[in-house]
Amino acid sequence: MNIKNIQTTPFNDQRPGTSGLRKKVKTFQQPHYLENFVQATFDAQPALKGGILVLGGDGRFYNRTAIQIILRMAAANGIARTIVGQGGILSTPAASCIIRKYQTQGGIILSASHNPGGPDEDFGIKFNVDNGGPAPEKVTEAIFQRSTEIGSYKILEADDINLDRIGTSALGEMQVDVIDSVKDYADLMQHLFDFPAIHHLFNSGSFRMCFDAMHAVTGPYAREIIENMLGAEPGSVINAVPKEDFGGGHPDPNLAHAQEIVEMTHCLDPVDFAAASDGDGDRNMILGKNFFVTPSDSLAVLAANAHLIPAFPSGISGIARSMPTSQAADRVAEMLGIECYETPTGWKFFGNLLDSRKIAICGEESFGTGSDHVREKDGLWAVLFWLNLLAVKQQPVAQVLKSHWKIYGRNYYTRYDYEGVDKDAAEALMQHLRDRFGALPGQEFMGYTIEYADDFSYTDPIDGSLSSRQGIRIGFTDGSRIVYRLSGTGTVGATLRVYLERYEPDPEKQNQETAVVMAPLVQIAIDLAEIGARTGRSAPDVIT
Ligand code: VG1
Ligand code: CO
Repeated sequence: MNIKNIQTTPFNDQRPGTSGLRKKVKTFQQPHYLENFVQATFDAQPALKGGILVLGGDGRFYNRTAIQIILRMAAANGIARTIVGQGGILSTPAASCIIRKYQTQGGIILSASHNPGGPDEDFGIKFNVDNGGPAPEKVTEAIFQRSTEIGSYKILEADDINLDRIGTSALGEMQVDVIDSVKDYADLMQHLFDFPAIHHLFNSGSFRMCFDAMHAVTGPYAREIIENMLGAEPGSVINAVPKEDFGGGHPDPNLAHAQEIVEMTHCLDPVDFAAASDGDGDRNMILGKNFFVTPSDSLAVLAANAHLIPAFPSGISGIARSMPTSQAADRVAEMLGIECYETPTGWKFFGNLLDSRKIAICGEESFGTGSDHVREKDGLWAVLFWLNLLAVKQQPVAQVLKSHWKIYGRNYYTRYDYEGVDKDAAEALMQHLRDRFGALPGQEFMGYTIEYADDFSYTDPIDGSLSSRQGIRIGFTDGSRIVYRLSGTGTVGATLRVYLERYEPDPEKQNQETAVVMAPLVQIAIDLAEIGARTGRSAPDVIT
């Protein structure tokens, strides 16, 4: 066995963001860049030595190369066994499922999620701990610290492993198992949902659906589960073959980027249900006939109806939502008499709450929903949950939402993203808002009176860790909110996200255009933060 000890020097930009380390492919291709981060991860996680590692990614450009490097480094670092998805493919929720099922010491997921892929686009790497979830901040911080002092890394000299053939082989003293990427995940889904009922929905009437895998990782999963196991009409899953560049598109399931299915729900003969997932399979967008379900509403509806699916026969223990997510879920929790936790943005903050069973369902406004079945958000899980509900309720998607709003009220919601903004200007904008905190409460703008203004901080109720500066909240006396955050997943400049919500309890006023309802709050948000003057932008890049 030929283990090399390669000398290296630290890079100063390897601090993981909201979800791992995301950079341009070109950055990762620099000599030692990927290797440094992987060695820092192994060094910070001594339990991996002699243990099992799960490895896979969303299939984007550089996925296969990175996997071969990581395998050789894992072998050199004394990992006993690595489980790899066939072809290097594992969706993020499938990786989480496999870490848990085989009780491994963790996993490495290669993905930049919804960011475009290709030689000039983005790549990413993330470490998940042994509960299957993204590493908590104390672990990512330890990895980062190690990356700043690293002087060498270990790598085995060996040939590439054949990633396409399922089976077991050896790499030095490490066992490599190339496994079916889909099977374990599909088995889990079958236990959570009423597959016969969904099968019946597809085969007993006129119900038609379309799932857009956006040329990303979910294709093989959706084909197997939706078409083969549940019997949806062949062709119900589109763009199902993962491509290294996602077909040149932006694998982001929202109204701006998943236009193919938006049209299929708005045409002359619309499908009853449509959904899409992102690059790594953890996000979802849900559409009905001429109808868009906001992710915040989706979370609330799933929570309110959880007792209708086999996974939650006696309901759920609690709910959590990220801070910018609308308060629709809070209203459900209140009525169910359960707790609703408000966490910072990023799935890693749900881990402790799920592990301690304080919550069973959680979600984010950024098209992420999930439960205690894994420790990642799960796009296909949300789609199957919706299908199970539709099979039980026998109602169109729009009707499900309208009935929900009647009971709980409607939280109109919109998000504005300003991408690629100058970093210093974005920081200054946030500071300008912070400087005004004291003066804002009590002030009135366009009929809205500010009740509070603060910078969100969170103390984890389980381990007591404190995360501060997690986004600026401006709350109004009628329950409306404006939230400002800088993204932690971008690779160019800064992305300013502005999240807005307004509560409407009156059923007579629950069917208005979101853009019309939100217009005054949007104007207040722009004015308060001086967005135009400070960023030079007269309009956002994306509205969701
Ligand atoms: C974004 C979303 C956040 C999500 C994160 C990872 O982060 O806002 O809710 O958890 O992406 O999702 P940010 O810091 O850019 O706002 V994914 O699908 O990229 O793993
Ligand atoms: Co994702």
